[in-house]
Amino acid sequence: MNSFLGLPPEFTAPERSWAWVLPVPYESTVSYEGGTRKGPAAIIEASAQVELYDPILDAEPALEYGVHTLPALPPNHASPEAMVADVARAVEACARPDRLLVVVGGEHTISVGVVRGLVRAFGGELAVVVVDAHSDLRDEYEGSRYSHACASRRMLDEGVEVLFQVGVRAISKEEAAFIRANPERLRVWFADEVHTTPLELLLADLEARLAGRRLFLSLDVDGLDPSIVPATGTPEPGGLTWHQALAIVRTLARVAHVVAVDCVELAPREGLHMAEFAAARLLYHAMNAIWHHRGAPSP
Ligand SMILES: [Mn+2]
Repeated sequence: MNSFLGLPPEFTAPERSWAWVLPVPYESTVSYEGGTRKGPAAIIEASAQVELYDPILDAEPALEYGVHTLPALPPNHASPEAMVADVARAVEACARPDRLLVVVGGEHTISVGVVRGLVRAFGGELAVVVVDAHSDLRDEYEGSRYSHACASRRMLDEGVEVLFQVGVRAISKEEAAFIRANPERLRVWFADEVHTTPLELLLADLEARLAGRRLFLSLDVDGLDPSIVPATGTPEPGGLTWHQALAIVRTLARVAHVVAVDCVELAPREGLHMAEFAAARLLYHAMNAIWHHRGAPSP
């Protein structure tokens, strides 16, 4: 696998890199259109075209913090549970308070393994923000409790204290009832609300609920509008705009202690390479904002 952002070797050595990228080309439980196993390679390839200069920071941050790209985690097709366990082991092995882990999927199921690995590495007290068109709160889907359609429900089972979802616009009756029944652990900003409420109110709510918390940010690309990322397994109209997504990411970077980010559900399509480029660009923006608010890399 190429290096994220196409950085030359002097900026990618593991010991000097603050950001570690873990590709997880796993796809098993997708329910509509497939292809997420090709997501990591497409995003990493597209990332080489991302401009390193960040106009907000007036710097080329990646050259300062360093980005190490790990070998892809081999898919485990024994079962989704087995894959989640593999992801958890890999994440636990790389997670550190002074490092940012960036997991590139793959289907959303892998995020459950990220949560488990982070809880093991840091000992709980984890908040999660999921940008997603789907609330993924079903207890079971098509016979599997580890379907990508159950990802957020399983993250709660792993002990996540607060789960904050943004951009949701497709849920089942069962999921709506689950949301109403769990107001203390679950906060859902539906896409409708995001589009009809001043953005400042959403950002203030993020800050109020997540300030100072250890945080995992899970970016399901279908949370964005399909005009930005058309290449995804289960697209839904009416998603977040590019600038709403950036504002959310910047707010989280400022108020919380973000220890990991993932980007899942990209399914590359011929002729729609704007999708993987947008994913790579969003990840780099998140990395820069998080780095800016966390200060210098580890010694
Ligand atoms: Mn989704």
